[in-house]
Amino acid sequence: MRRISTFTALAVTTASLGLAVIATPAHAATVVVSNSTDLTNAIKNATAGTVIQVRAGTYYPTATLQSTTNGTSSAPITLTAYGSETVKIDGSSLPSGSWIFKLTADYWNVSNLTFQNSPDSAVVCQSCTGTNWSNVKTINGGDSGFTLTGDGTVNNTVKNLDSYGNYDAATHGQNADGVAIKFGSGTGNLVTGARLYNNSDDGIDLWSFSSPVTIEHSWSFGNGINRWGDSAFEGNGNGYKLGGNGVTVAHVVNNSAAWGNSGNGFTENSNTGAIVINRTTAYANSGSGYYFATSSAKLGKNLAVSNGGGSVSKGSAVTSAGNNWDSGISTPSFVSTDASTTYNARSSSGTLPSTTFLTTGSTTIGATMN
Ligand SMILES: [Ca+2]
Ligand SMILES: [Ca+2]
Repeated sequence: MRRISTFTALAVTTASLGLAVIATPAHAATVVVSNSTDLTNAIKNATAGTVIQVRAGTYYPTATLQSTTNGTSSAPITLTAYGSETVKIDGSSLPSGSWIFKLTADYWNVSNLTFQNSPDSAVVCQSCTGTNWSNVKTINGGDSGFTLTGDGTVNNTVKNLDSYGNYDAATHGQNADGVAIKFGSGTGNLVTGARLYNNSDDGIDLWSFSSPVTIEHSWSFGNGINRWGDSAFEGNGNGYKLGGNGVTVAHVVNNSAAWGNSGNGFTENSNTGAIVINRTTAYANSGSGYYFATSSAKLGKNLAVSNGGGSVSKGSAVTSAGNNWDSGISTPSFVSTDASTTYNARSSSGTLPSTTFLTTGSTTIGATMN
């Protein structure tokens, strides 16, 4: 006797009862994976509501992990480590020029994963809406660590990202930023709690992104320094590069710090918009602490100390109030100028490590370093 599948039997039963409902194979809502093939397929096959949990280990995919499938705001697609396990997704086995993970999709939540050793960019989210990235690391890749790009980049949150050691060797370090939000548009994008350091180009770069981006509670340091013995090194090394390519846009940076970068701490990079910079600290950058020559930036309650190019370079359209270079504003002392604790592990909840570095106790000026 011929066996029939459960699916066929259900369909026959449904049809015989005259019901309009067509039986469909059930998808498991939660998929637990423990090897690269299963990880690749889980990402490829995920639909709204799918939860992918990745078991501990280092994964070496041989092709870019990617999806164009949307979750929804009420049923996002989740990609995360299993429990509190440590998961590294390593690009060493990818073809040259590959990214590790590419989403062209909406409503994904990605958390507690490290993307390392990418041949090119580690993570790229293209024209994404409503994605949440939490406690992700993008490290030691061949171009920018974390990228949002494209028109329709809307309401994405990047929380507690570590992005460091990225370097584009073929182009002598001129491109690899910690975070690149470039070549696109869309409102509601937030970077918070980021630690962006020792990248060959900039800490964060908003080149040619024409809608306002908000950055807060972030650290950008040690970028643009030739750590790779590159005799033709071209890294720029701005802590916060807030424009480029002719855009006029009022990006916002609150309560963040830049130190030890080879370029400027915070800069417009030709953006003529009303950039808002509040309660930030620029310390010991090689360029200016704050470089805003052509914009109509609003600089308030910022603290600049020991920057090679001076505290501030500002054009006549800049509004400056309550900063330590403004008349009548004193410069509080730092509790510590030893940055070693800034490299420590994050808290169990993923927040920046506790530090007294560049803290002052002031309630009116400079970053609070948390
Ligand atoms: Ca550059
Ligand atoms: Ca850059």
